[in-house]
Amino acid sequence: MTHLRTRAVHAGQHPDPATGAIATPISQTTAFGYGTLERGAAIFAGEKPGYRYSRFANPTVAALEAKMADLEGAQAAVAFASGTAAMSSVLLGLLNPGDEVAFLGPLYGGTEGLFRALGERFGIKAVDATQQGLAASLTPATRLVWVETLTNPSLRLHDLAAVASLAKARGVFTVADNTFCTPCLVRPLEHGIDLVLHSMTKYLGGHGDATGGIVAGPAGLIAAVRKTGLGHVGGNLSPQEAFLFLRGIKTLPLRMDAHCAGAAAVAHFLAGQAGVRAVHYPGLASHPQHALAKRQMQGGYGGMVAFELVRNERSAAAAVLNPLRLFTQAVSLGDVDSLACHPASTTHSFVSAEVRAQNGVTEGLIRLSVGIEHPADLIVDLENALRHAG
Ligand code: 3LM
Repeated sequence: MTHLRTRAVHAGQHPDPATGAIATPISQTTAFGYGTLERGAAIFAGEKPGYRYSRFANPTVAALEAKMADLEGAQAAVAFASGTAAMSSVLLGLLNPGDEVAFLGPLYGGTEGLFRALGERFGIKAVDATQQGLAASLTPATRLVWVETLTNPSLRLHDLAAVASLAKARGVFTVADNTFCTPCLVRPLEHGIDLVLHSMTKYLGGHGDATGGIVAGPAGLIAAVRKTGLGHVGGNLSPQEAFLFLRGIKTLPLRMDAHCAGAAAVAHFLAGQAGVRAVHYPGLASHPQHALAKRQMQGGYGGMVAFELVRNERSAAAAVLNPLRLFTQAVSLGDVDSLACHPASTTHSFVSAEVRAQNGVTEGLIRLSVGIEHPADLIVDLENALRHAG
């Protein structure tokens, strides 16, 4: 099973030995009978394998963890109830008071918010390394480096191999949030990154109907994140949601092809429009990191497009967004349905105006999550909206 498309269907899953059911059963149970006191004690002591309580592990969730570990080329994975639960479990599982996290932005607003909130309350310092560079930002206290494989919402890239080797030389762990790319386009561990993280809520689920997160990496680090995130914080994914993610991931490579083709068509269309000042899409030759994107991304440049209007005002963004019919105005991304949002007033409304300005999250910036509809119809929708806006 070498091709990702084959592994997306089969990895982690096999017909149920009891019934032959091909779809992995939803193990909707809280606890698992262990038979005898001796066997229960051995399972709890970690001396024998076996399920005991769904907060710690559950067969449906385990199938999803095995599938995602396979797709990311990791030894192990642990699933959570949201991407945010996955992120906070990494921080709480691996950091101590006095440690520093260096991040290369821009980041999802919620991630930066989490760093700052945890930092203020638990003595962990978040250092924005974007401007002065990673090498200058690492100190003896740095324990983690955090990047997004394609940044939210500005669609910038970081050279993952360079980040990983710099961090490794200083004994610092690296985490890559691969939500925007999925393992179809980028596999961070192949570039030397230690942990890869996803909001599964987005492309992995793909249908806008389930919330979840996952972290994959070496068994030792995953065990530490699992112990804190599930054992102490209790942010476990439900088996019902795990089932939806297992189902969604089977078609992930097919959907990503459609998302990438649609986004490329939309980006090219927008690049020729009079009311549009700039289009941010790594597949465009005009993208400042197009060469890096070509090298680092495989099979496409993703399904997200961001663009800036000539008139850099909230009212100008509203004039374009409000007439859209096929694009629904909503946050989130990666759904089969196309979505459009105004990051400054939604996804990035919680970060300071100063950070928004630094990261190009302007009032005239619009973010599109291009769905799997026919690109020609999406372009007509955008064309109408731009004409309407004048
Ligand atoms: C959004 N983003 O619309 P959950 N990492 C990345 C993300 O984009 C997100 C998370 C983690 C959006 C959600 S904003 C109110 C809605 C790169 C989420 C967090 O906890 O599963 O939402 O993942 O950009």
